Amino acid sequence: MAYDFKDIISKFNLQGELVSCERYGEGHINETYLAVVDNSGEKVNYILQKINTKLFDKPDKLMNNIRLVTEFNRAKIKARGGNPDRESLSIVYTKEGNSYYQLDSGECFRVYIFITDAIAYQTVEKPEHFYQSAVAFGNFANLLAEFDATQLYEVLPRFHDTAKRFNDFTNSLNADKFDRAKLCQKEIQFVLDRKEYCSKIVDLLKSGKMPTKVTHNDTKLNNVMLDATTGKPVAVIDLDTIMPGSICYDFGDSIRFGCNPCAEDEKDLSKVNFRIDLFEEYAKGYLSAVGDGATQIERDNLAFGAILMTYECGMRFLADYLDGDIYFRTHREGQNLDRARTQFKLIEDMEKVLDKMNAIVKKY
Ligand code: ADP
Ligand code: GN1
Ligand code: MG
Repeated sequence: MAYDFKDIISKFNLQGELVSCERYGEGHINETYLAVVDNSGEKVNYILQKINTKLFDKPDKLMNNIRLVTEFNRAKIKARGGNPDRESLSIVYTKEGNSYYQLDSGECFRVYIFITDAIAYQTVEKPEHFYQSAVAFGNFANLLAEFDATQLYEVLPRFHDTAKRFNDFTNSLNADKFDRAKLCQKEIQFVLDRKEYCSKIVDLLKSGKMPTKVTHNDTKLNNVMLDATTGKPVAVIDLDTIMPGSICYDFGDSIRFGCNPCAEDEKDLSKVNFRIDLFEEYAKGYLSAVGDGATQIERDNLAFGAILMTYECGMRFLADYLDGDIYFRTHREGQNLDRARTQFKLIEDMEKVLDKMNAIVKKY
């Protein structure tokens, strides 16, 4: 689908004319573009995103969450003398003051200030980067602890309810719409064999034994921007899934993505290994930043959270493969199955060293 980007950009409250607009980044959910605007000879970058309204069917509520969180963060950053345009995700509003623009055909677009001189890494290139991403997410958790959670709309209810995800998975398996189950029997069995993982954290949250907190819920490395020169944290981005959850989810999702030395869809599984040295870097960074913000029961479950988030994500990739690749963006045949396989390989590795992972958490 081709859009009239010039017209779309002209609806937003920014100076200058659009000169180019190209697909950008590697997110699986929204359609992201780098929009370059010429402002009296000066080229200024913006992020333009087509919101995935198939998933986020109440874009007004979604954008209201992002407005609340980013305005809260921007005020905090300003108060401590920082640069809010760089250290927070920042919405560019439309000329009418809205947080997104809707075409007559229904598609919704939003614009963010481009965070300059910063990188969202796809894999950990230096352990120091992973450490810094942990500091970024730990600080973000601390900031959000002071945020009034009752203002937030639960955009994707039961997002990390693994028991519900398991149920969704079995529905996809039973439907087997594309007759693909026969191509992934081993992977299906892998999921079924680990059903007992599903309810552990959900039950702790339900019983109140583990505190429910405002969490990011999608803490992969490419959702944090690190300074291109110093590698220090700049900003946490991709705020679509800010909702009540557990810090074990946020910690675990970072480990899932970052402790794998290769891409999430690597075909050669001999290259996919759980890097416990990187786990230690992350645990050190996260626990130093989150400080008193983690209770004992949370600390006791951080390492398990890594297995759980990897299991959940692998199960979602596999379900999407069975469903015909309708949720996660794919660029080639079998990509969701490859993604599921890397997750299951990581789980096998983590299951062998869970005691060591727990000991590392204790150490920090
Ligand atoms: P998705 O929800 O599809 O994952 P993201 O919001 O994470 O979309 O954006 C995709 C990618 O675009 C990010 O990984 C990052 O590389 C880049 N990106 C997003 N927002 C910004 C921003 N404000 N400044 C610079 N780069 C950004
Ligand atoms: C999606 O939007 P993105 O690419 O940052 C997904 C996450 C998955 C991740 C797997 C809203 O994240 O839940 O863990 O892909 N986001 C949503 O890479 O479903
Ligand atoms: Mg993203």
